[in-house]
Amino acid sequence: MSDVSWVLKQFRVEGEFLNARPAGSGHINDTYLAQFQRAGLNVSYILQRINRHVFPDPPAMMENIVRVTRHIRRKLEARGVQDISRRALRVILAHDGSPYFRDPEGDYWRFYDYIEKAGSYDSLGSPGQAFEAARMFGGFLEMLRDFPDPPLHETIPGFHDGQKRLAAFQKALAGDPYNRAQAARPEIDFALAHAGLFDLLPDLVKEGKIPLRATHNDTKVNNVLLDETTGEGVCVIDLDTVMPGLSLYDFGDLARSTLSSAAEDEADAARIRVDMSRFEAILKGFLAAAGGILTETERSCLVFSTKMMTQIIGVRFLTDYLLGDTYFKVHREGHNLDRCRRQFKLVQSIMEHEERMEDMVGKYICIKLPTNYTN
Ligand code: ADP
Ligand code: GN1
Ligand code: MG
Repeated sequence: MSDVSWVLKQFRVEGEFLNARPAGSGHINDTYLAQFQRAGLNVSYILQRINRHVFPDPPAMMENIVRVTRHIRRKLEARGVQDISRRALRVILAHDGSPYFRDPEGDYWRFYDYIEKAGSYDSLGSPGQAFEAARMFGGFLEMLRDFPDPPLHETIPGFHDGQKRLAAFQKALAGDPYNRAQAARPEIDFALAHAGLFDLLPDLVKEGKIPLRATHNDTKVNNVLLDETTGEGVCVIDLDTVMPGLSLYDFGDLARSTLSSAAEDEADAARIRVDMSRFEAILKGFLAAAGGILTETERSCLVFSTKMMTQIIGVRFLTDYLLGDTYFKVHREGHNLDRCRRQFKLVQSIMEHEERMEDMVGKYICIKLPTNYTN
């Protein structure tokens, strides 16, 4: 891998380089926090090496990100939002004007302003934080409602296509190259038994009942920054998968990652269960920002999408476990299997709470919620 301090010199940044260290807990890219000194002040940036095994076309992905961040910036300006430099990611260009740098080994790197005094959380401490995270992702969706043509590039084809994910799982299972299927029998059975969850949304799209939108597609809770002091939502990050998708992918993944107080790979399975006060907070936050743009069918599938997205991500963890952990970063043996178990445990808990969750949706979609946005 190219030397990080050398890579940093390839971008249009002024000041003297001080240091760089790994940052964040994302499963995909390599992220570094880099510090420079400029006019006697320390200024921070985020440098990322894009995972080229996951993203086949980084230039297309960066084109999406530049378009989306500019669109959001313009919306915020039009709405008179203060503090825009913290509320919209800013891509720093390389010397040749590209929004990325390709090193001699073929790796792609990108550079962002660092958003100060805000943090991301792998799991949330309170329903109040869940509300803020949901308000931010709902706001992101709402701001992209009129995203102009041409459509965004599909950075990972079939990313949330459950049938495709299931086929990949079945292929991994048939090959079982690491002899791991034996250790994952109950999870394999669960994946097969709930395969039907992947039929509904594609059918509704085909019938024209659910629109394709510009969506985030990776609304895991650690992809939003919350203010360190006030807890207020500051900025949605990790825009690698912004592309045409469904609002329900965004709601479902967000709910999956916030419904339980436990982390995605929590050791104690007993802690994985739906917390209704969190579901209420997620619903309120999401609908406050995006409720006005959702169609009736979209609103009627919010609970379903939570179950379906939890299932699909469980299947992806299981597939990666069977294939020897080549996609998601792992930090211990069996990590992907643990992650899969936790997702399937959550699917079970969602099924047990489904009726109450639906009742809660019914309660909120009848109420006209206030929105923070006027434009
Ligand atoms: P991955 O695709 O690997 O998940 P992310 O883009 O989500 O990578 O970045 C990983 C982590 O780095 C985030 O969870 C966040 O903590 C931090 N991070 C990324 N971009 C910024 C930024 N512009 N300002 C502050 N922190 C950031
Ligand atoms: C990955 O990049 P990160 O860590 O935010 C993954 C998501 C999964 C998530 C599970 C591009 O998200 O789809 O839901 O891990 N991103 C990609 O934690 O595959
Ligand atoms: Mg991330």
